[in-house]
Amino acid sequence: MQNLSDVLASSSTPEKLKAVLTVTTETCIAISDALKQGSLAGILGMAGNENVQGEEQKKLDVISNDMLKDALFACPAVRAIASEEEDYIVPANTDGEYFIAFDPLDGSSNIDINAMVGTIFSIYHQTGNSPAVEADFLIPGKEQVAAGYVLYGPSTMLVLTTGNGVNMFTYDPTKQIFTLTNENIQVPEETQEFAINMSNQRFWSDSIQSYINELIKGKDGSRDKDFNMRWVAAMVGDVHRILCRGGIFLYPWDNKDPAKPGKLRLMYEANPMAMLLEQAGGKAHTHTQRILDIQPEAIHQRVAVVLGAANEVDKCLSY
Ligand code: FBP
Repeated sequence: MQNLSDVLASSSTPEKLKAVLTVTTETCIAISDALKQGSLAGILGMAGNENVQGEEQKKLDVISNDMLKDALFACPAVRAIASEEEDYIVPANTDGEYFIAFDPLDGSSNIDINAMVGTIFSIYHQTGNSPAVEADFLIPGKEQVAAGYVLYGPSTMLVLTTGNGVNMFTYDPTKQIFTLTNENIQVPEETQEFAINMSNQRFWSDSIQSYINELIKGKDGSRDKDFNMRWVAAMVGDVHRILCRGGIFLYPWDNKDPAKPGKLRLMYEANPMAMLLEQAGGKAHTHTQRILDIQPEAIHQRVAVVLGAANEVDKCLSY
């Protein structure tokens, strides 16, 4: 069976990008080990701080952020990092060639209930003669050279694209390597499964209300088929389900807070997931445009997200 380094070696992935991917995924193995320790290591619960977005940080948010930051800084190919848990971008090596944006622990409200969480990452190639600044990092998602996530579930899985399809790897603890277990993932164009946080319903636009109402009416409505609903409450888990068996995921724009056009962050949630979905034959849009075409204006920018089965995303956007 092939492992991650075999797959990278047989692809045209540049050596320095391989180095960045190796450091990132090896650090995720260490995060996975820390998560398995849970309460035994005294690492659950709140850290007592807020991040730049006003969200309370869990101890494991901070621990996994520090682990990734330290490891990536020690990798000469890394030019700068951006993280959900860092207020600003952090320049690393001026002559490094890669930017990495990451959410060190997506779905962290799941940590305390021992449910799925994951690390999401997005990688860009960018060089310069001086330490990187935020403006260097504001590159549209279509320029990503690699994107993926490590899912910490019953098994630890790596899902990765370097722009040539999507592969899934399962961590083998006996060998301490990621083994290729699903090659060239494809998301079916049609689906009967949707994922959305229904508790926000009253804040949605009329079009999202109408679209979801028709899914709920099922065979008794215009769609003429019944839909099922699933919600992991961690985007990484919901996207993983879609890559495994199809579906549509929505975190739409709502009017809860006019300053926030959606909840999810463009640079380290929407963009990497959009690249994975498109590479797997699916689609990823906001309510107005393809996510990968968005010109970022800030590192922690938020966007509305509709992603998954191509025909179902089109159907949703037609509302
Ligand atoms: P964190 O990165 O802070 O965990 O937030 C992101 C997220 O957990 C997504 O993964 C998920 O889809 C969403 O928030 C769920 O939030 P809510 O429960 O507020 O709908």
